[in-house]
Amino acid sequence: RQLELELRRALHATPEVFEVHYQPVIAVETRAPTGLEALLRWRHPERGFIPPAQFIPLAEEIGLIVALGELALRRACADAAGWAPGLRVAVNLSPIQFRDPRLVEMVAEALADSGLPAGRLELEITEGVLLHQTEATIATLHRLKDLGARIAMDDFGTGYSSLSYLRSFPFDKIKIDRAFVRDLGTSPDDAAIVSAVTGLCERLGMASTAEGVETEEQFRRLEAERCTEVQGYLFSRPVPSSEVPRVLSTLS
Ligand code: G
Ligand code: G
Ligand code: MN
Ligand code: NA
Repeated sequence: RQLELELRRALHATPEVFEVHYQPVIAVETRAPTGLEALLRWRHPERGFIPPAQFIPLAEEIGLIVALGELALRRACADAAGWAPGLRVAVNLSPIQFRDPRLVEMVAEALADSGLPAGRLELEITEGVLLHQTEATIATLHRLKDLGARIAMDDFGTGYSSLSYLRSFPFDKIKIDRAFVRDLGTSPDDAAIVSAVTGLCERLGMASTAEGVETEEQFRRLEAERCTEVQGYLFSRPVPSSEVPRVLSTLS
């Protein structure tokens, strides 16, 4: 595959073509940003911008996600170290990265090298990490949490996610997939699901973040359900690192 070759070459020769963009995460109560999620993009010299949905699965397949994930995490920590001290950065981790015995060390190094306090790093994992739940995976999650990082369960409610995952590890946050937010105003079923998840988070002492919030009406419904944070085009699209200060100034 051509794209595979180009991915290998880019990661070795021109890693700067992988850009980390940032989408603000907004506290529902204050409407102020609490942090930003780091989202990788590949700026391809001929094909233009390639979205992560196209190259992350490929990187996972061919064993490059460990290096690519390290690049994203290091950039995100370095960028976040320059933001206001109250702001967190959320970084997505692939299930494949959990098979790397050096994962915890790598995260500790990225924190130390950037000077970012661990409490300002949030690691987003998907149910794929817990699908073949082993003691080693749970131990790794505990070691990441012991570093001081926060752990969020991403894309909750999609794929194979199961309530039993919430018993296997004390997550700090659940992210409600945008599929449940889109029709919040018109689908009583989606509204019931969102209400159940935010209620569960509240009772289990976890934060809840709704993704894909595009309208005031969706925001008001999430507020009524005591969802704690939101992300979405209503507040901001993901933006390049250089635009973060400007976007933050329009939000606070
Ligand atoms: O930015 P966009 O909405 O197209 O992102 C699509 C998906 O790609 C996100 O849901 C996210 O889970 C994934 N993604 C983005 N950046 C990273 C990354 O650095 N590492 C991993 N593993 N996944 C990422
Ligand atoms: O994979 P993950 O869910 O972490 O990434 C979120 C993805 O959703 C990003 O690719 C981002 O560009 C996209 N996204 C963020 N906000 C919105 C939104 O309000 N509406 C839609 N349709 N997509 C969004
Ligand atoms: Mn995410
Ligand atoms: Na998500």
